[in-house]
Amino acid sequence: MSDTSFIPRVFSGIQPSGGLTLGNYLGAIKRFVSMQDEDYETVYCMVDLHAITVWQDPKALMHNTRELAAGFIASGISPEKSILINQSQVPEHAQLGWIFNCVARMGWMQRMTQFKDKAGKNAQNASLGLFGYPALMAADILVYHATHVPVGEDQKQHLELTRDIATKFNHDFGVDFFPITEPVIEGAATRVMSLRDGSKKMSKSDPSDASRINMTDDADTIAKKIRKAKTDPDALPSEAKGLEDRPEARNLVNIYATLADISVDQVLAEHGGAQFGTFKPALADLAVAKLSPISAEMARLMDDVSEIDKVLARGAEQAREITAPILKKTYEIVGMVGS
Ligand code: AQP
Repeated sequence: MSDTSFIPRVFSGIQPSGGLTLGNYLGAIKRFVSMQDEDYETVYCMVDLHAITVWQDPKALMHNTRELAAGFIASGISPEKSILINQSQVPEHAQLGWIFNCVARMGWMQRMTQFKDKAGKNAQNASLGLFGYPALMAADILVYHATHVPVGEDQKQHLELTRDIATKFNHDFGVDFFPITEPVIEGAATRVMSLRDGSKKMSKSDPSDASRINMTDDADTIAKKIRKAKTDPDALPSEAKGLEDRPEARNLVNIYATLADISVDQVLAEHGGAQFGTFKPALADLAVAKLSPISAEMARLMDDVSEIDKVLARGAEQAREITAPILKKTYEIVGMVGS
């Protein structure tokens, strides 16, 4: 449990390493939006320093960062209710990241499955940043003393590492300074799968565009991708148990449930017994109805990026009111002269 003396504060981020996907929206952003109306201070971040752990074209990175900010705002994150930032404008993230590089152990980092997945067979050629990025992620969270972090299932291991780093820092220096953060991994869409392969996560960087729904896809493209989504030949079951060994069917039902804000049982009560020839058009209609207003608003916001830049600059100022004192105190605890 996190220490009750910490202000309930939410931090989470998304990498501008490509366009936003339906996986990011359902697994993370929808939850970000609902948490800003609960009893938390909320800080949401475009983690551009994480994105460059693999090569990013500089112009594309700028575009993707602003488009991601547009996606946050268009999805309902209000700059009046939440602090919206890009990571590189708040230097305390990287500064605390260095301290945590010196707290985290090599053995801990070597166990991170995402590094193994992303570095692939050629780990020797991966950037040092890709290997160390979970320590920076811990800093992103703890530089706000964040108590809760809403994420998709794939980030669970990184949040365990964040807790390990906070615990070790507190123990090494004999303090109770960093909170032990709670992950918030909830709902039917904590792991939205590829539309082409039910065993793989839907991902921005999947080489196949047909594997994902991008938040900027138009209605025809969304409908076409859902129509072509891989499925099995059976009809939908009438109970969730019947989806157990059917990853593609389960994925489409989970997407439907989360988009419609209903349970999987409710989806199956309505569509159990239907063939995919009937269910896919219903899902496509729902996806278009929910996503089109968001993509239209994203396009409008991207017409004049100066507004987005202003929101991010103001967010950075607000963020630094929280992060600067926490970094200063960290330096004092560690023993840095002049802090
Ligand atoms: N498929 C997904 N289902 C549910 N949640 C997901 N998230 C990402 N994909 C899914 C959640 O979105 C948040 C931001 O993730 P990220 O972009 O910072 O990193 P990622 O998890 O590595 O996402 P991608 O799309 O796979 O990016 P690339 O291709 O660049 O690696 C996180 O909360 C994540 O759980």
